[in-house]
Amino acid sequence: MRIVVLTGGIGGARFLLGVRAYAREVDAEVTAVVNVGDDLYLHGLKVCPDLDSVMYTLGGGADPERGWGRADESWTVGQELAAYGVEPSWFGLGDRDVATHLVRTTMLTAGYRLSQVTRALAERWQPGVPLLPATDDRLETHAVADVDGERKAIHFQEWWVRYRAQVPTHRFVFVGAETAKPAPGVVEAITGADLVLIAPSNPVVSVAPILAVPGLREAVTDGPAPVVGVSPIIGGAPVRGMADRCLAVIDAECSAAGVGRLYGGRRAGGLLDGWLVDPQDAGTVVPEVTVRAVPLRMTDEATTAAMVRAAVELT
Ligand code: GDP
Ligand code: FO1
Ligand code: CA
Repeated sequence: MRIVVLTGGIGGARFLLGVRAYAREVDAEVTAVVNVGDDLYLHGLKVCPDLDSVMYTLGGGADPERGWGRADESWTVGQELAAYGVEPSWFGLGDRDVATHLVRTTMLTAGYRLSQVTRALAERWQPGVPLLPATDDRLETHAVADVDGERKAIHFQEWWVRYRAQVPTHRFVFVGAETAKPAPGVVEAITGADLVLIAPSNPVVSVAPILAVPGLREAVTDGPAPVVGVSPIIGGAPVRGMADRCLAVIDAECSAAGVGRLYGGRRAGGLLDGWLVDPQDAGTVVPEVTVRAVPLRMTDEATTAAMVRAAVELT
């Protein structure tokens, strides 16, 4: 069985631990298609938060509490940058993490594509799952928000990390999406899959930017594989993070049903054949979608692998 997972950072990374465990049990092949909308250049370095969250988590090098960045991290480079007074100072760059960005930036500058660079970085981390950026092209999520009395588009990281999503926000724009091309292997993985899973990632700023790459949504909806999504919302609230604020921006309800409706039933022009919700949300109805309740808190790999088994059995 070939499984493709559409994923963002922390929630998707934890989910992939369970997918990888399940795949080892049944001898399945897994490919992760990862969001790049969060990526940014900072102090001349290319930072890819979602790719790195997935790579470090699957490679055993992630900080378990923060969820992003490296375990056993120190912050000297960031402190030295702050001492020079250079901005932005609101984005934490760990010393160990900086090495990843240096390698990535050097390779990109030398002309390698992001997908090639990601493969090279993964040689160290051995995530056990090929990590494919959704696109090699520059695609950045921006938020159109009112900041200091002025309406402007700011980078997603500035909206999320600097303003903690606490500024009046009108919409998100996936800058560069129209002309972006799927990274090599992404369409082939999706159309060759036996199952497409949508990780319990942020639907608005992790999954939507992946599907905004021309051709990717069609590959999923017109492909042969059933599509099963996992709700990131339990009991009307995100398990962590600020997905509630992101959903509010696009006028979607922050509930398992609301996110299910946002993705929509495949038979009704949307994405999903199946939708997993937590038992707390049992009774959730999404038109034209098979909904099943299973425990969705990813407390350990075995529980997460059980979620994946439930997704497989739903199809
Ligand atoms: P990010 O890119 O780092 O923000 O991470 P993702 O977009 O991949 O995932 C963020 C989402 O993961 C949040 O909306 C959380 O609600 C969700 N999440 C985190 N932990 C869990 C969990 O244990 N169970 C479920 N169902 N969702 C979770
Ligand atoms: N998140 C924060 O809340 N504060 C930070 O200073 C921060 C730094 C950071 C550095 C590298 C990296 O890969 C991720 C980092 N994140 C930080 C996480 C982050 O960018 C967001 O959680 C995600 O992009 C949201 O999906
Ligand atoms: Ca993200």
